[in-house]
Amino acid sequence: MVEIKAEPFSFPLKRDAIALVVIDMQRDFAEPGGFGASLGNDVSRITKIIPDVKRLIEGFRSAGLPVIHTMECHRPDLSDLPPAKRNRGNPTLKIGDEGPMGRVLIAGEPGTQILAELAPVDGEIVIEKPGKGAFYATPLGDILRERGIEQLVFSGVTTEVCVQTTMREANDRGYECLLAEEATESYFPEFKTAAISMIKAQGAIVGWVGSVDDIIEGIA
Ligand code: TIU
Repeated sequence: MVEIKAEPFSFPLKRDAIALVVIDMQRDFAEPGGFGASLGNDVSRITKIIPDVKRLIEGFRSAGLPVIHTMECHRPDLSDLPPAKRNRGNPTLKIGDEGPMGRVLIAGEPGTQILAELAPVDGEIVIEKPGKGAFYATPLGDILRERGIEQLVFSGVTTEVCVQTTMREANDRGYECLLAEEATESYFPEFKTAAISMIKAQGAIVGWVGSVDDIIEGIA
């Protein structure tokens, strides 16, 4: 069996049952004028990881393994947007408002699209998700079950919000989870560090953490 070098110990790869999940690499989180920026964040932290996420996606594509993309977005009538989400904080643009890239985090709008460099190719799965976790109110669980997936590699943004939430959901559903360290980022460096520490603590209580290079080498 191939083991991928990881923390807190090697990840026991099941090569025929692993998929990559790329969380929310959307213009709204990475470009000025989008939702991330409206919350007061420095979005340049997100664009810096694009080359590492791209390398990881290409590694999965060359290995012939599934790549799943998620997009955080809501229906135009906001029927899947609870007030607890729309009204939190004090952003200059709320979800559903008209902004420079169309309506913020609404399905089909320009700002909601995945960054061009990381765009899905034909045959890849795209999950539109209204929550932070990619399993909540989506077909993701059924899709993974149909394909016999048992292990998930995670990348994308933000580490402590949608990535960590989805990893925890996946862990509770029985998936072995491996986070690609350079292919995830937070608007807050200290939150990325803390999220990684809590994920791998207590003998990988939520999952493993590994480098993009070691993951690509392992699946190749
Ligand atoms: N995708 C995701 O993480 N959504 C967020 O709103 N993240 C923030 O850090 N705000």
